[in-house]
Amino acid sequence: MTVAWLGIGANLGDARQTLKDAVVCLAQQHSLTVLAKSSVYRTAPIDADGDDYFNCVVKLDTRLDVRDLLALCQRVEHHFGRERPFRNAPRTLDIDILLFGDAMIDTPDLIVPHPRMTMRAFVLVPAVEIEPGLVIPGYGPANALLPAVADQRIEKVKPPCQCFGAAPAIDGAPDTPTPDGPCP
Ligand code: A4P
Ligand code: MG
Repeated sequence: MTVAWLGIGANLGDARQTLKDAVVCLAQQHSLTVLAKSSVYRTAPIDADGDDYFNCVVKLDTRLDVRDLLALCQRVEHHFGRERPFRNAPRTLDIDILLFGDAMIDTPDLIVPHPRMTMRAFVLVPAVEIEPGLVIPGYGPANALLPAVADQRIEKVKPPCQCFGAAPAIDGAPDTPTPDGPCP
């Protein structure tokens, strides 16, 4: 089993709802266990145009190898209508592998740790929320990178999810199911 971290973003359609549905979809996968989910943040687009993004970070435990995890992320993106008309185009859903244990991978189709995660408040802030002492292999403590991204607009829009971790859900209401059939 490997502890992995995913960065999830969306800025097209009902982005905030899609983010929530995507986390539910991931949590339904037998091949992984969601350990923690950050708050949802509204963030200014970085190196991209379009509407504000909604972003969150998920920490999970998985028996998948890293390439199967990437394939799963891409299937979930596709399920939620992801299209790729051009680089950094607005998207219904983006799921990036941020960390995969202490692996350091540099191949044409997969780079881990994600090469831009250290420069982005929309990744660092939610990751440090989940784990203040997080260390990024090859880079060091994540919280030491926060001052350099302090000029990037990021605003918490939803309190931490109670579905994962110690505290039980308050109202017991089920999450909204995905609209177009079961998760992949
Ligand atoms: N790939 C390589 N490494 C990875 C990895 N660690 N995780 C490859 C996932 N994929 C990885 O990805 C393009 C290719 O990257 C894949 O085929 C895979 O083999 P993609 O999902 O099609 O495109 P992408 O995610 O847009 O590409 P990229 O380069 O990761 O974009 P970024 O750098 O993540 O930027 N601003 C805000 N506020 N919030 C955002 O979420 N996102 C981006 C995307 C730009 N600005 C943003 C946000
Ligand atoms: Mg991506």
